[in-house]
Amino acid sequence: MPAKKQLALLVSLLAITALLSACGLMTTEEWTLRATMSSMQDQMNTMAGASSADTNPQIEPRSVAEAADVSFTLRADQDGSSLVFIGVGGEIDGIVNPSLNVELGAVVEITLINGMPVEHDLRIDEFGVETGSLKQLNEQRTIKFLADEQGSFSYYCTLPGHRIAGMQGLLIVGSPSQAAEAVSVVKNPADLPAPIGARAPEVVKVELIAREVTGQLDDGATFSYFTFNGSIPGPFIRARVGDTIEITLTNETESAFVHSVDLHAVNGPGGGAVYNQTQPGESKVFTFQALTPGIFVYHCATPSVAHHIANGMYGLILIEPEGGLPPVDREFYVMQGEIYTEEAQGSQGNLTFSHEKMLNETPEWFTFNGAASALASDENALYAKVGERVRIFMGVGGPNFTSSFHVIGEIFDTVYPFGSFTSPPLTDVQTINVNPGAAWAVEFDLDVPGTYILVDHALSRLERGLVGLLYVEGEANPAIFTEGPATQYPARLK
Ligand SMILES: [Cu+2]
Repeated sequence: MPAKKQLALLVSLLAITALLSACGLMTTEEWTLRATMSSMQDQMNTMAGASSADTNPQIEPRSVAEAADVSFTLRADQDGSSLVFIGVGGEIDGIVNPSLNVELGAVVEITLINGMPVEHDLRIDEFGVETGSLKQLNEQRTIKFLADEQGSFSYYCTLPGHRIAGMQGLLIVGSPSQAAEAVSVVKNPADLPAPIGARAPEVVKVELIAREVTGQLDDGATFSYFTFNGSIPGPFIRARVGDTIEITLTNETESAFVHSVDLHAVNGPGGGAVYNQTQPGESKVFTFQALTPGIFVYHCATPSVAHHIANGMYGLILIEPEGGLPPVDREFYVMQGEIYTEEAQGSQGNLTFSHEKMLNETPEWFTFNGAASALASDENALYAKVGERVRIFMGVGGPNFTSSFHVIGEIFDTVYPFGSFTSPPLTDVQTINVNPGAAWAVEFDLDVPGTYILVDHALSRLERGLVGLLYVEGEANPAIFTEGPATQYPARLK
């Protein structure tokens, strides 16, 4: 088939798949269709000279003869609009793509049962093991190997398109307590580029790196995050209307998952994600012209998209209007998200992502900038002075919860609803509601020194980690705010 025709067919298949996914009802036939689509994508990658993770590299088997120390059973099945592995029995029973935790040096046995009359398998590259193909419903096979290397390793289905459709999880070798301290993924809210203002349109080049990291979620608790450039949110991208923006997405070689990026500032299919589904160790580039000013969310758009967003793959891109935004003294970058773990909030150790809790929309943690109480720490709080005007770019990665964003003790003097700079701004607003996949900008003058608290006014979430602090230094202003009766200011009683 000529490449152009193949591309046209691929695009129409993508559209059909998106529609089917949106309906949430995918039959076995439709999965075959999706697999066909992915298979075509693989062929196109091959035509373009790209390698594909679905093409099995040479592996050195580490199968062993001894009796197993630990056994797991997984069923290949579908779950809503995703293809998945589901745990059978024991602690992983019913869990979608469960993390398989084993001791270093254990002999591990994994049995795969086919829950669909469609071909599946299971492979772990680093340990050189695979089940081989299971074609019949209820067919099963077992692999056994020595877990002689510490770390997190991906198990996945090698059938074309199945891994990207959701058939992958983690084998974690080593004690969870060993991982209870990890790097910070928190983006400092003052870390954003300076305003652009009045320059002419130009070409802006942006480097995004998909990086999977074990990061600090809370005291004594770590989590396997997905990030852009190692932080949550990812880098604040700043350009102006009319700019031509070249986005390079590199997925680190160490990654276990495919990643991509959909920018809401783009006019074009998938917000760019049709061009940048990126395998570990690869880079993809696409270019768009910024036609519309606004403050926009970007996020990973690889299935299960909600999983990749929940694990931290989101950020903001600001397209300044002609001439720029009104000047302010300080700008801040804040995004809200949810963390879904198997373990209850407050648990210690390296926690496991829960696909089921994500589907049920029952998060254990809520976060500003990626971790519990992240913006309440001295290092990552917001700092300003009396007399200054500040602007907060507030976005929601989510994936599911709308934020009733409020700063306790302040009123937003100017609000750009839904992130629009071309609609008339609102004035004098107490609380804004920022929905998932949206960002707003708010501005306010600081009149009185002290500590102001950033919250979602759905305040139960504060107790699940959703809090930030704005420290304001300066002279007291008792005419505006003071303890005691009004009579100490007789001038005002006239
Ligand atoms: Cu991703």
